[in-house]
Amino acid sequence: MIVRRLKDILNTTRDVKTETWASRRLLLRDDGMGFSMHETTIFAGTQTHIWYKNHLEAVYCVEGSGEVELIPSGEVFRIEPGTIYALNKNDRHWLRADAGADMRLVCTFNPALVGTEVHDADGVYAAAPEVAA
Ligand code: 9YT
Repeated sequence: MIVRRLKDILNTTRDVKTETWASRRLLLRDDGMGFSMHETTIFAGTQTHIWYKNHLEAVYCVEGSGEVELIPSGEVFRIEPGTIYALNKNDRHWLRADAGADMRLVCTFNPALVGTEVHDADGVYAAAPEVAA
């Protein structure tokens, strides 16, 4: 069994930060679960362009609020505690946190992230290299 605590991974290689978010990667590919699970903080008043062409992501909001705007349709979905959204069509989108408070999210990725991923210029996470047989 794996038991891991958020406080034990802060400021380690499992704690990845950008200008608009911090991702604490609690479970990664090497943990062998077939998915990764992260606690992500989206900084208040920011927006991030995201397009997970190589992954499916589900996101559950536990704190704060914001919105997802799909590209190119412009359809907007409010995100607040108790809301889950699933990018089941590799949906390209803007993710925005309302001003005033950070948004705290629990995120899962399939396939699992290896741990070093950050968005490229198109908002994409690179596909993980194959594991040697
Ligand atoms: C919701 C979202 O995708 N935010 C960007 C960070 C990502 N969740 C991650 O790497 O944990």
